[in-house]
Amino acid sequence: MTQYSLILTEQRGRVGLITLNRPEALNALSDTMGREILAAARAFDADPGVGAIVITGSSRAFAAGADIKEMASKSSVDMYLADWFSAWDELARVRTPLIAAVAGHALGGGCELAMIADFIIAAENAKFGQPEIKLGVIPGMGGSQRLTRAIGKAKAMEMVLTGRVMGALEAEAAGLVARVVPIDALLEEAMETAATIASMSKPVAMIAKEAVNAAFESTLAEGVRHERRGIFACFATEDQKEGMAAFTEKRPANFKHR
Ligand code: CO8
Repeated sequence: MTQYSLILTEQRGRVGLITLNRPEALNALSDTMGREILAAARAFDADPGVGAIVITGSSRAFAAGADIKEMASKSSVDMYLADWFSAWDELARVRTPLIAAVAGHALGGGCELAMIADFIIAAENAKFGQPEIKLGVIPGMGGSQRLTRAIGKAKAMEMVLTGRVMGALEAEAAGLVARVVPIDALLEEAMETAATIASMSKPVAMIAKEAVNAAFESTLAEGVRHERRGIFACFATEDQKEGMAAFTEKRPANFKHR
């Protein structure tokens, strides 16, 4: 497996695990770290032996934001020419289901990275926020859009305009996270959930992910058409035949693509 400098990767069964590993900076997301996360996620995405990916940090910080020290002296033109943060747009295009297991600080780019994942499982100590305004900037990795879609205008606007941080339980009630678990159980719960997803047909899970994401990109009618094309595509897979045959024969499905 490729060696990275700021992240750790491993594969457990059919689940790929990416652990942010820059503890001295609370996993601040430098340019190098972004590129490493993207490379690792793409490698897992391309591997038919991986059916789901988990991304996590430490118990103290999932990630405390984009790297402020690295960004501080950049000019607008530097950022424009380097297409700063474009790696995160690419990460959103990874088709394998991606779960963020979040403990501690998920601030700024850290909150935005968690929201790029398909869903978030949070530890009780997780803290979500978009404090960029306190630095004289605004979110730059999709936070103003994904947070608003996740929790609605009132809460998103309050958080983006004041920098207020939201605890795990409020985040769950607001719909930002799928589930809150005790910190000691976080990784195990996320890995188990990922293993459940990875036990399904990978192409069908990809089609399902694409269908849900279409809800954020389209009108209701277009989204439903997208879903319909997706389910018709499922009927072209051996796994649909196997899944339905297994149901009829009262046995577990043995999907080919998992
Ligand atoms: N970037 C760089 N270094 C950081 C970051 C960060 N985002 N966060 C923490 N660190 C470093 C600290 O500087 C410190 O390093 P050192 O010991 O060398 O001084 C180390 O991590 C530990 O941090 P603290 O001592 O501050 O730890 P505390 O427990 O006291 O506080 C906090 C933890 C509350 C998380 C605090 O570190 C903090 O407020 N961090 C910054 C949070 C933040 O503002 N995040 C948003 C960053 S901006 C962003 O993500 C998007 C910008 C969009 C730009 C658009 C461009 C296109």
